[in-house]
Order: sequence, then structure tokens, then C-alpha cells
Amino acid sequence: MASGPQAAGVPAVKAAGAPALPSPRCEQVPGLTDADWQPVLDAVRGASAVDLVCHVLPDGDALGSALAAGIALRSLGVEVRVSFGDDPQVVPGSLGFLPAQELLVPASAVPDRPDLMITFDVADAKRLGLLRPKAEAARTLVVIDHHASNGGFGTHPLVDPSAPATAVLVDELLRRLGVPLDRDIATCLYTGVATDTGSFKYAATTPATHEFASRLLATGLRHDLISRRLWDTQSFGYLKVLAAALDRAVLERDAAGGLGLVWTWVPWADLVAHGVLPEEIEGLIDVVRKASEAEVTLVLKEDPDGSLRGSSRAKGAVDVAAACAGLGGGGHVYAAGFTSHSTVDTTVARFRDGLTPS
Ligand SMILES: [Mn+2]
Repeated sequence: MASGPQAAGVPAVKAAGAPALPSPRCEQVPGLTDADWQPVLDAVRGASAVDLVCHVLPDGDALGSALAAGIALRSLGVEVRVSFGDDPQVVPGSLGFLPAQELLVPASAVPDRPDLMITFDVADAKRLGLLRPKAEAARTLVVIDHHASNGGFGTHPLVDPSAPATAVLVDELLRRLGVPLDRDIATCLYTGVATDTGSFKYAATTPATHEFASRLLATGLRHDLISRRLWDTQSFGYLKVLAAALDRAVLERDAAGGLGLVWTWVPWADLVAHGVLPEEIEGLIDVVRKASEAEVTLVLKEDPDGSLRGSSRAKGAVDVAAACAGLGGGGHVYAAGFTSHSTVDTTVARFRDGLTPS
């Protein structure tokens, strides 16, 4: 084993002309306190039934968090329903491996006035879809989330923007409830944290995130199979949709104060032509945003009604949450979104106008 920092076979080569990386960010955001958690623990312990709800078109963090909580609360003898407000309610194919999907019920099977509802990864009540009225009628509504844009709705908002994933907050909930991690719970939570950190690549990933992952892996979960399903499995039709989107991509070097914008869009007709579901193209932006000439990436995805779902990413010099807020959306500094009912050109123009270097 090498004793110094320069391990055998790893030459100390520095690429000529490569810019130095900036110092690590050391901003400390205060987390949630015992006083924040206690009423939620009391509500859960006193409940006979609980409705666990994630946002529409769920991603790995949303559904993984809700299912992990479902497995845990079921083990405590609580009657559990897990739901999200899409009709039809479709679990994305990439999340088909998640355990405990027998807990899923359609939005119509959630009581009109739940005693206790907990939402996961829902930054805004609009993201509850069909379940919004039932959430707003719930006697107790706990909101567990990590989006900075979350204004704190519900009777018990537990929002921690310093958390890299909602799954991290669910781990905290289970720890405080005294539910040990088993392999199924860990599979759900790993899916959440791996999804939202881009497989532990994004800036929100901390030593604590890796310690969390370590505890999850210790349950024996198959992180290799999870990763293959999440990132390395696509239909051939998706590749054709991706090819068309890349062909359509526009690079605007002068946008974002000269830092550059790359954008493209996906017409609904492309999905139909290639038999591709909307959730299959969620990762398309991760290809487009590789363009080194652009600080900001925008992908517009057309829905069957002609509206456009916008997803944006930035690399640290521009706050895309602010730009998306101008279009009625929100999210994180590095990743945000919105829905537009304007044309592609008008939507891109409004987004571009909202881009200001920070
Ligand atoms: Mn999340």
C-alpha cells in the first residue's frame, strides 16, 4: 500500500492550461432541530393510518423516500398507503426495481380528509397534482423536503435545503423512530440519494453523504444493479429521441452575461414516433449540459396538451432557480424547472432574460 499521496502508478500530471478548481464550499446551513422533529414523531406514533405522498412524475428521490418510509411505518404496525397524484399513476420503468410497490394506491384511494399525510420531495403544493386538495384537507400535513424554493406549506414543514436528498431526511426520521435500516429500506434510500447527487457527483455531496451511503451499502444492497437501472438502461427509441434533440440544440454564447446557454426541446410527436414515455427523457439534459461552452442548459419537453416542461441546469455561476421563478417555477441554484404555456421561442426568450451571473 502506498504511504504517500502519490500512489504507485498514478503520475502527478497536471493538464497544461487547465483552470484550477475553486476552494471547497464551506457554507453551513443549520439543519432541523429536535423541536422540529418532535411533533412529527408524536403524530406518526399516534397514527393508525398514514398517507405517504410524493410529487407527480416521481423521480428516484421522491418515490424512494416515500416507499422507504412506507416499509418502515408498516413495520411499526401503521396502516400505510403510498401514492402520487398522476392519472394514470405510472411508476417509471427505471424505478421498477424499487421494493414495496404493493403499498402504492391510486390517488382516488387516498381519503378525502386524511388524518396524517406526509409528503416527500414536494417543493410546492402544485407538485401534488390530483392529491393537492386531499393534502390541503389533511388534519396533519407533514412536508419532508430539501428544495430551497419550498416556502414551508403544511402543518409541519420539515424542509432542510442543506440535505442533498429527501432520502437523507427520511433516514433521520427512521433513526428518530428507532426503525433499523434493512436492505429494502436501504435500496429505496440509496436510490434517492444516488439520484439527487448524480451518483455522488454534485456539490451538495458531503462526507456525511458518503457515510450515509456506507451505512446503506452495509445492508447488502446491490448498488451495481441499482446504478445500471438508473443510468445505464434506455430503450432504442430513447436514443433516437436523444439524437433528434441534440440535432436541434442551439448554443447561445452571449446569453447569461456571456457565460453561454445551450438549449433544445423535445416535441411530443418525437416521443409518440419512437414509443418513448415522458419519464424516459428526464436524463436527456445530462447529455446536453456537457457542452463546455455553456454555463446554463435548458431542455423543454412538450406535453400532449402543448405545454412545455422546462428543466435547467447551471454550473455554479448562475442561479437557475431565479430564472425559473420568473416563469412560475423554482428549484435549486444548480437545477430548477417550470411549466410554460407559451411557444418554444417565447419561453426560451423569457428564460434567457432571467439569467444573471451571480
Ligand atoms: Mn429530491
